[in-house]
Amino acid sequence: MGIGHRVAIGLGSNLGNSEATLKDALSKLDFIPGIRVEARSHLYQTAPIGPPQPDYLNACAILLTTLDPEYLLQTLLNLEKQFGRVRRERWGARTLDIDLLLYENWTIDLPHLQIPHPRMTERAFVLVPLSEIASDWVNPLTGKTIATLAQQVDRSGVKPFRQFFH
Ligand code: GSY
Repeated sequence: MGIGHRVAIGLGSNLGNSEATLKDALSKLDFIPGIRVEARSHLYQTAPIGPPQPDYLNACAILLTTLDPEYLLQTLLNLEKQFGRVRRERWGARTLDIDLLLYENWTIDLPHLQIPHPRMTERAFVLVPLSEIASDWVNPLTGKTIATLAQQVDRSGVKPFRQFFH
């Protein structure tokens, strides 16, 4: 694969063996033609946003990809399905959720695809892991770096899961 576009994704799981699911999802992503996992954050145990449900494990990754945003989105949704994700409740528990957060400094506003992810700037479970691997990346909607956004968010519900995640 030649040099691709730089993309940030967030991964979350709160059903089944979430640690195995997130690690497995990242290695499967790296095997998909046109996608390379450039960096991955540590894992964090995070209090759920939404209806009462178990804590999540969350992580973020930087990808290099030759896939355009639409095709990448479909590929990520297919990977979620491979892990048995059933969309029951909108904000409910799930085996694997993958969010497309940033695609270079592009902004996309389609009904099914918004980049940057519209809720990423208020979610500590995204900003804390993402700031480990993409602190200087500027969110084109706010003009602020991920490091700045991560400093401004309430991170009380976000705890390191294990010292090392590799
Ligand atoms: O959009 C991601 C799914 N999700 C999460 C999550 O990944 N982590 C936490 N802590 N709460 C969440 N609520 C939803 S929905």
